[in-house]
Amino acid sequence: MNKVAIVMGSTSDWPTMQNAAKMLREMGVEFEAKVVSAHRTPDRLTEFAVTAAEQGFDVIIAGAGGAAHLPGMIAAHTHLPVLGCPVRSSQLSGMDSLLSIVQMPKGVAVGTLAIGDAGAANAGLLAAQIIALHDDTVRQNIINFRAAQTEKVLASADLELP
Ligand code: RP5
Repeated sequence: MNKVAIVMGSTSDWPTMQNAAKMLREMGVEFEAKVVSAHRTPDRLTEFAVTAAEQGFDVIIAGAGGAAHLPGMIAAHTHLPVLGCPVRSSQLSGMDSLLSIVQMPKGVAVGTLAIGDAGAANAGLLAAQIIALHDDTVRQNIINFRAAQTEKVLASADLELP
């Protein structure tokens, strides 16, 4: 069974990161969610990231806000693909989170998504798309999801606006 890890810096990130969980559930991808803080629990971060592949994870989604070093530090410890989700912060609306995650040095990659709910949902979708390369059921779920989404937009595209 394929497994995605959703990790976040704090329980306060869950309202955002639950969007990734919801998308993975919809695509039929097994996942685990956990709180791992780069700054508050650095040893837990290292232990998780170093053992993630042997634990059976295929993809890691990491969300954090503010000085959002979690995705980059996880990527530093594993060869697994890491998708970074900038969580909206109270002080700088997530621009701090985005810039902390996106500006990785050459040689250690984090795939950075958009700030907030849409980015987290798309992290779930992208993780499912990676899993779908080797999983026919997930691939079909993604194709069906995309087709239904297109149908829904087309059905509302010709509304007579006042
Ligand atoms: C980061 O600090 C977390 O990812 C969270 O977005 C932010 C605030 O954390 P809390 O103070 O709400 O626990 O590490």
